[in-house]
Amino acid sequence: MRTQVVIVGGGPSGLLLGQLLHRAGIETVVLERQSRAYVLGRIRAGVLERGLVGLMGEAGVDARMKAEGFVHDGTQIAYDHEMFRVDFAEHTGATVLVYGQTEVTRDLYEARDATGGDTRFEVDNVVIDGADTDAPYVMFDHEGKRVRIDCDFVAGCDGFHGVSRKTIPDAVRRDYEKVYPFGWLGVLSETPPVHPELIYANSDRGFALCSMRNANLSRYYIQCEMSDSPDNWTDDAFWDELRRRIPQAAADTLVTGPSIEKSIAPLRSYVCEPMRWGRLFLCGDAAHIVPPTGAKGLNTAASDVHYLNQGLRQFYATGDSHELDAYSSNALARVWKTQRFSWWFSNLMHRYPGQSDFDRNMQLAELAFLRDSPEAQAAMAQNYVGLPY
Ligand code: RFL
Ligand code: PHB
Repeated sequence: MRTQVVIVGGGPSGLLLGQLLHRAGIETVVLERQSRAYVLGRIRAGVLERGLVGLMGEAGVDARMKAEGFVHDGTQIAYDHEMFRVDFAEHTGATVLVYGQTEVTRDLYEARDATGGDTRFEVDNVVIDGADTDAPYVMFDHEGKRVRIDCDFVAGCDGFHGVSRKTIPDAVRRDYEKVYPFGWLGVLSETPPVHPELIYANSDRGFALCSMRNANLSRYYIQCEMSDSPDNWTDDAFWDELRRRIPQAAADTLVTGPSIEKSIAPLRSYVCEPMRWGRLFLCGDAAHIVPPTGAKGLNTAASDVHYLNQGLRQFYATGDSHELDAYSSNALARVWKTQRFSWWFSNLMHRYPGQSDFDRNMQLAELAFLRDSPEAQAAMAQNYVGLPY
């Protein structure tokens, strides 16, 4: 069979791209390695930039997001028993939306179903071939058969562990990576959030984050060792440790309950260059990873989708490939800026193994500077609400 664009990966990048292309009359097939229930069961991002919110609108999929998402116009930063606020609206005129990645993905799957989009779940052994020719094709196992789909372009939206990036020959591809010496232990619980805004806390015992999904669903994280396991943490031990890392007033009012999800995420900064090889275009986690501090992963995936959507629309409407040709450099220019912000914020907020007293004081001095400087807060706010596309 044949289609215009094969999208490898049915996570948020692949689905959003599919929906935007559908609005432009461009036909896609989405290939997903997992079942739909598995994809919708993953608890991940929670904070959406205005750019992603705008793209969901362009894709015609923002009704529930608008009704149920929570607008946040600032965030709390805590350290050394202090807490101060960075006001996004005051410094940038913009806000972010708290709406879970799970919900974004569900809305996109429902929209794809409604438009009769072709989605194949539980595909295996995906091979992308001919990407460096004018006639690429993708082969995969599905329902006991080997299937081949010929296409004009392949969008590699298959996350960090997918096959797309590895299709780019080693001689062409350059990887940049930094692995942080800690992870985040995350808990989801059906309890009211401890504060109306997110609290990012740098404490002597390590980083903590108080986040949320809605009025009765909270998401909390604590920095942990990379070798740690969720099985080492009872719910009570988690809540006790969280209380020790957040300001006293928050610890005193924290409502705890049974965890409904508990997992550990490693922290990594990673970029692959280029993001395009012939007719294969990488999008999202397939091309780059950020540590979650600052909530940039899904949002950066969305900016890639924006550039690729523009390029493909231009190509199909006019035959002009200018924007497609600029895809990798346009996407990467923004990727590196969000990498810098996530790296900066991660370095500022975590305790490092073996951190010297001098380095600890540097963090505290920078936090005091951020607390006292409207200009520093403006720079943070600008990055947090999302740099322009
Ligand atoms: P995904 O979501 O990994 O989706 C890729 C999909 O491809 C499938 N796949 C394949 N399909 C076919 N063939 C293959 N060979 C395949 N290999 C893989 C996978 O099954 C999957 O369904 O990548 P995508 O779409 O690029 O989306 C990226 C985001 O998921 C990611 O950046 C964010 O979740 C990162 N992130 C956050 N981002 C934010 O913007 N804001 C946040 O608040 C935020 N919080 C987070 C996060 C990530 C976290 N973890 C778990 C790493 C919090 C955490 C704890
Ligand atoms: C989340 O709610 O999962 C979340 C929020 C902000 C971050 C990272 C994760 O920086």
